[in-house]
Amino acid sequence: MLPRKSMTWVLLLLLLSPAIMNLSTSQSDARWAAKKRRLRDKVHKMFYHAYDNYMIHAFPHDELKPLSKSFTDSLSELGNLKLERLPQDYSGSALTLIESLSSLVIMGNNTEFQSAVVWLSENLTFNVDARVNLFECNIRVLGGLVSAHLLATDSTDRLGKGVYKNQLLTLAEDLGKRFLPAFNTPTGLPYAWVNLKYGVMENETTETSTSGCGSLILEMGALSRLTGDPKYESAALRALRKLWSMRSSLNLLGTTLDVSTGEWIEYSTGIGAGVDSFYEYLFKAHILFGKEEFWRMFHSAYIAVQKYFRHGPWYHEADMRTGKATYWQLTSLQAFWPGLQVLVGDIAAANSSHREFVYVWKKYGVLPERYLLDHQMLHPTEKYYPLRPELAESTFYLYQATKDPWYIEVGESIVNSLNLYTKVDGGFASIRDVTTMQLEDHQHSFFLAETCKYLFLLFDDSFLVEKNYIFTTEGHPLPVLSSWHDRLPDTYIQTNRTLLKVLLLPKDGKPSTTDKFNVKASMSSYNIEFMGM
Ligand code: DMJ
Repeated sequence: MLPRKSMTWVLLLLLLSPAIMNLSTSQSDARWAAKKRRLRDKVHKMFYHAYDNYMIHAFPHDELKPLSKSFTDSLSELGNLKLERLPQDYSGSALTLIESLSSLVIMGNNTEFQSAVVWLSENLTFNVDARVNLFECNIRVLGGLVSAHLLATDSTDRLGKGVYKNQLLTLAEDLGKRFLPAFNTPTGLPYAWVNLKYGVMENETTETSTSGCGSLILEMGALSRLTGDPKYESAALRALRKLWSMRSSLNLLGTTLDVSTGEWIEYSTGIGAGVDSFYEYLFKAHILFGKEEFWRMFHSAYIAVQKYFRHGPWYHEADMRTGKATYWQLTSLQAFWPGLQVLVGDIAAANSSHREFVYVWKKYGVLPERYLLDHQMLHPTEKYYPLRPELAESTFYLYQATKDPWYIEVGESIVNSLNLYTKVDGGFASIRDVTTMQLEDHQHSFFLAETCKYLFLLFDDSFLVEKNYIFTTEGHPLPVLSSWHDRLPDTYIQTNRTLLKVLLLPKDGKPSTTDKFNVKASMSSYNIEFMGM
């Protein structure tokens, strides 16, 4: 038995401890809030260092060369590794400015957004002799324009009165029309390459990738909804359906294929280069347009990925016909996958695979393009890091879902590495070799469209409060609108606090429209294992 005096102290302590706990919780909350603000400001500076240098040294060309403080008209080079058939007189389409539009809005710079919109309205033309990669041009240019149009016309009145008369949509429609000749194939699968002025060139290659023809539906679908002209969405949908019909009996798709014959060329496949955004678009198209068809495709595809590619937290490649492992490699592009898993509601799997990417990031200081899982070492040639966003993207999604401060720390180390290794006087440079940190003279436009944007949103998500957006694979936000959606009621009110749409099945096995779009729905009342992980 405790003496009386001690009893009094114990009682007093018991009475005061909730107050003490509250005090220390609120002190630590305040510390985290201050840390997030500091990091947000750092990312803000990074974005403007990249943006201002582009505007000074490269605009209106496509991308900045930060070491030589010059430019490259790279739209025609994207995806064109051999740099064949480059046009003679193409002088750029202000690619990095287009890619920066939605980031400017998210960072609250309506003045610069307005100047950019005005400049593009008056100067941009797609009537240029440039053979471009359909996928790249779609996600970067069409996506950038369509998203910016939606931001310019939402209820926020970001632009001065009378400034905006749908100029970006007019440009987007013009570009969409120039895409259409690419779909003119016996299968409806689009050519990988199209000349913006002349259409598909003679003797054009018929080889393309799964992501090349399966990641068009968000941008082209949005264009159709905005213009009221169904042809863009129909072309992308036809291609997607055809692609899906080519899956193996294991529900796997290969990496490359022939658009005239509809035959696979490369059977080895995974969730990285050549396939990645195909999975992303099945799921995001379901969120944006509410079609069950997309959900059914995604559901089967997701189960197949988890079954045939997943090995613990890692994902290897496998033969689409047999499911047998082919390459045991981690690629930098795969790091988007945990972010997609968060949207699906598979947080545990997202977290464990994200941790492995963080491990490799920390091992080298940045994420190398390819890492050999079986030897735990770098790929002999693909040692580069071109400022890719995927790890920042997944970190942002995981923080949104869990609010675990560990993800803020991951974001902080990404920010520190980018500043330490890639920041130069003239912008941010890609890394050619992560073992030497030797730089390359290229600042990719996705650094502004995605890397900086996801890092900014990780530390400051105020743009997303009371909104519902999905992000395209290039990080351009598209609002989820009841008028575009097969299932949302017209009276749908945008009240969610974040963009996350946790897609879970209640334990009775039937999805519910309301809960599906409510991230606040209690996770515990759902069966998050329904995907068979
Ligand atoms: C971006 O253009 C997009 O994220 C695309 O889906 C994959 N590659 C780059 C970034 O790494």
